[in-house]
Amino acid sequence: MDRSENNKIVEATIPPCCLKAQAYSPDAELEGNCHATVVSGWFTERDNDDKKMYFNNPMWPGEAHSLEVQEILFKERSDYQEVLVFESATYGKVLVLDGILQLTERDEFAYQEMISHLPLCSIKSPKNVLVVGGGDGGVLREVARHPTVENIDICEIDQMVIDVAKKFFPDLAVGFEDPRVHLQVEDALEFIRRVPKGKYDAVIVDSSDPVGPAQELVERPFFEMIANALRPGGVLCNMAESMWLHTHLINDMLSACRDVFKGSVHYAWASVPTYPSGVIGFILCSTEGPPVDFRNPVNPIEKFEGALENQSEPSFYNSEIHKAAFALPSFVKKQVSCL
Ligand code: SPD
Repeated sequence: MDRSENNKIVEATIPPCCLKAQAYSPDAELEGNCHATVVSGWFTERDNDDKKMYFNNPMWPGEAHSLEVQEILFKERSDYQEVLVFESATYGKVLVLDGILQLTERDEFAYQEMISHLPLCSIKSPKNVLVVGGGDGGVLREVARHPTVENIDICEIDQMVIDVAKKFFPDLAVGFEDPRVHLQVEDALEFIRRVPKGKYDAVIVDSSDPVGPAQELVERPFFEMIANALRPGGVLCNMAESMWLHTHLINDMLSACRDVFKGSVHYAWASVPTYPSGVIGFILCSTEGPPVDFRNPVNPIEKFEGALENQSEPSFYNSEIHKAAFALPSFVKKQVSCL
């Protein structure tokens, strides 16, 4: 076999994405790594399916955000997904599930505070709260700021996410230490099916993106079960992606929610620099019953400040941000028909 023939064989066996990656950075180890999320010291969100093209995620095709990696701290496959933790150069430790960034130490508070306080500050004296997903504990930490809350149930499917959070993200996993928290490791649909009608004042769905284990959490049967689990005038806050990237998905979720929830349905958003497009949205719904005006917090967070020992103030959320979160750009009003 001569050299040119040999070269031809090598080119035929390396997939085109690897060749493209080699052109970027001819690292010795690259051939074996180019289908990973960490290449040449940089993490880039990508689809976890190795057959897909380099750095292309169907949730945000044609774009990718990267973070410089200092050290990979954990990488294992659970029964549900690949779990990765790394130390980044500029955002602290980062949690990644199935190739998609879930949180960074530097900006996690914006998401956890908004998804928790938007619903809980919209109703008077929430007592019973369910968190779906949220295995890192950050939402629990925020819900626990509310002194009226007596019971916090959490249903997370993946024990490995909880274990990893306790080991690498103690500032989030501290949420599990609150005595009001009751953890169930299970598929959320199975859990919610058993919940007595009207049990919760608020349900918060802190899921990963709707590919893989979280797919069912944006569909109508799931919303119907949540509506059943809420008391009259109870509230749901559901992670609802980016208005820059996912107006179709947002439209679908909103129209399913409008059919199911007979109270009010709104969309709100917040800035989170490490999520795709730098923003993330939330769908807020209430069931039929005492009306809920999400845009005006009747249970302002400021009145709890200093109420619980050892608690710092929220870093992102306040009543002004709450009201502002419901102001939508004109293109979103046009594209999201049912707002
Ligand atoms: N595109 C990523 C959306 C991630 C939403 N869940 C984050 C979990 C943080 N508790």
